[in-house]
Amino acid sequence: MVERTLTLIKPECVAEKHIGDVIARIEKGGFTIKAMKMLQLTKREAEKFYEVHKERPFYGELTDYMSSGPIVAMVLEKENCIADFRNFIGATNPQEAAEGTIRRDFGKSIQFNCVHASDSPENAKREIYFYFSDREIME
Ligand code: 3AN
Repeated sequence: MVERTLTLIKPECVAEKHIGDVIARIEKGGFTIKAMKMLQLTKREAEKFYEVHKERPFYGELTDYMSSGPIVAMVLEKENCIADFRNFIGATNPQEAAEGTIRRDFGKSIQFNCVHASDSPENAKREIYFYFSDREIME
């Protein structure tokens, strides 16, 4: 089934000038970019976006970080996109991510792990519409 997922290039990856590297990997990996924008979240927006992690001990740190600088948000499309993209980027902790994955090559730590990816169809839908409206997503 053709699916869509939401990915974010996180602040440290943008600051390190890896936007182009990450986009090149995504396109070469067979994912089609259907929408893209650069923005900076407010702390409140980051809290809303990550509200599923509200009870986790790293929630404050995570939302401080994610609102600390510009990010790039994209909608990606491919067959089995949600699971395939999570495999493609590698494990949450870059030190545990497989060779050749985006997180292994551009991530620094579990917090500074370069990219975000939706983890289920329900979350993908919610996350896509958190950043984009229908007219910003290409057919
Ligand atoms: P994933 O991004 O692989 O779905 P989750 O859902 O477990 O991983 O965590 C969401 C985000 O929270 C991660 N991308 C990471 O930036 C951050 N995070 C996860 N675990 C920790 C931790 N122990 N300390 C700091 N940040 C964390």
